[in-house]
Amino acid sequence: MAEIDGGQIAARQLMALGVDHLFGVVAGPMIELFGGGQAEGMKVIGGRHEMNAGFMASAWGWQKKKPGVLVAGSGPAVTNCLTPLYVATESAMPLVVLGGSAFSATTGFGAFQELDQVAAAKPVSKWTGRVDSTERIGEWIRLAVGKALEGKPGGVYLDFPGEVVARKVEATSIPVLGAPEIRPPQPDAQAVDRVADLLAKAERPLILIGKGAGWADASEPLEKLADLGIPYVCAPMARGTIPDDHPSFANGARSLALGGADVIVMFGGRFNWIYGMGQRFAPEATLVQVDIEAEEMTSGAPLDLGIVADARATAEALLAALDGASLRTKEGDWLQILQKKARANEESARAVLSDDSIPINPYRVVAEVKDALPRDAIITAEGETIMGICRAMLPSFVNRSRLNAGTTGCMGVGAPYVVGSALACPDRVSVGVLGDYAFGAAAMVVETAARVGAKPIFVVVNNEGIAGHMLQDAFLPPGSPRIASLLPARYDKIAEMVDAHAEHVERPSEIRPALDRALAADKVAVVHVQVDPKSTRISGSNYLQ
Ligand SMILES: Cc1ncc(C[n+]2csc(CCOP(=O)(O)OP(=O)(O)O)c2C)c(N)n1
Ligand SMILES: [Mg+2]
Repeated sequence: MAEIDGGQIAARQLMALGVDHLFGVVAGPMIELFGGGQAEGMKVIGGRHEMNAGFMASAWGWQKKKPGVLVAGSGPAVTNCLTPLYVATESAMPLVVLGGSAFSATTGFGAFQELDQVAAAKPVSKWTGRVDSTERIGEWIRLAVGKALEGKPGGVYLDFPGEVVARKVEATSIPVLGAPEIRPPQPDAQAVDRVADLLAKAERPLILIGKGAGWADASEPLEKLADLGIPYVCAPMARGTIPDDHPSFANGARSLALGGADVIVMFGGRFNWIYGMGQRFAPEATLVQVDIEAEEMTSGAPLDLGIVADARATAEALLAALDGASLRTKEGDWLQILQKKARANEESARAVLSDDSIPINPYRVVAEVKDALPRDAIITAEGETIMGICRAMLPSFVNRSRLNAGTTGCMGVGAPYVVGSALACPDRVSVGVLGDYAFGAAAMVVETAARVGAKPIFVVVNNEGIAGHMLQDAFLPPGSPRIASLLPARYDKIAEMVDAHAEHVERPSEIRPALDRALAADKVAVVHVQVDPKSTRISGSNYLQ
């Protein structure tokens, strides 16, 4: 009689569902789960903090269209998972957290690391559950994976009371469950015809692309809609769903596009703060939303029509419905007006992009990164000043290749996202353009990446603080000790600690050679670029507006 423990049951079930990576911090009562993962051939990534491991898992899941799985011990290990759960749920990224908890027999009597973890996880999770026996671990895991992945993806929490993981049971009595084939919801044909008619008659149509469209792999039909001459604006993490160099790309004239359009069709996105809660549009504009979630349709936006369906299926149906139609917008100059505005904005930034000043202008760093990267690079941008500059200046060309602080604007996600993406796509460049605070919030991932053989590149844009010196100088008492501005620390030295590739750059002419060496290094690289701490963005809103 062969026996297996709960850890192996979990690992077998995850592998059967296509999840072959496990992220976490080794701790009781979940040690058998890590061991089981290794025994079953999973790549198990031991992180340095549950938060880092959770963000790595989320990025891995985002790339693979599988849930990232984070395993944590009890009590504080699980409270450390709450931020990744919150970020995953709000940013609609699939994450399954498997958390160990106190042994049932002592719960309520002062058990070690006792906490009602299910209750703690509830407000930040799409779903929570608790495993009730070793025998049913597989069933619960399949349920949790489905909850994280299907519909709108999000973070889910599954609690493992201490006694269930280590217990051994007869292997043959435990079935390994498969995943059902699930067909995505198709759009209503009449609704599609109505939207096609609206788009055909619109003088100033606009498509909005949310990251749900990226998740649904809607690139191809959306690009064909854009080819018809309909301008589009991408949400920050949806960049690259259509290549940013498409002539209909209107992010460079975003305010004009949002405020001037007469028909707006949103694919896979929410009218949340990123779109001014849906209140930024012309009052007479007709607003259509395509989303997998019916609940999204009753947000604050004055929606005229909601279509509950898969973004790809709907874009395909719209294309078919528009086949041969002549678009009224082609008779006018709506697209040309937006293109002209975008070009003017670009022109006004030309000087800073080639600025030769020392200390370096952060725009110059982003311009050099843009030139150095391959088209299919997975780019993570994080910080305040630097994330805003990247959003304005750094293009993406490939679907689901752009990550940032996301819907929750959470600092500390970036460096782990770079590692998680590198693990998911080892043949592509995964690069982070990160503020010094942002990198510092999770910098120990450099050790994790080096240990597990991932090859991320971290470009740390060091302006010595949270928004450089701007917050300290403008909002805090004059002459007070530094709290928002930070020391001009040498972040490249973190690479040296694990024999990773380190670059320290202080002159504009050194940026490109340093990036090229980092790209060629074939190992973890930290490119530290010292920039002007007084430098601010030349235009545009910060990520909170
Ligand atoms: C978890 C979390 N804590 C705090 C903040 C507030 N916050 C916004 S941006 C930022 C840091 C920005 O500094 P840096 O990463 O150095 O980028 P910079 O703006 O200097 O380019 C902080 C702490 C946040 N968004 N998230
Ligand atoms: Mg900074």
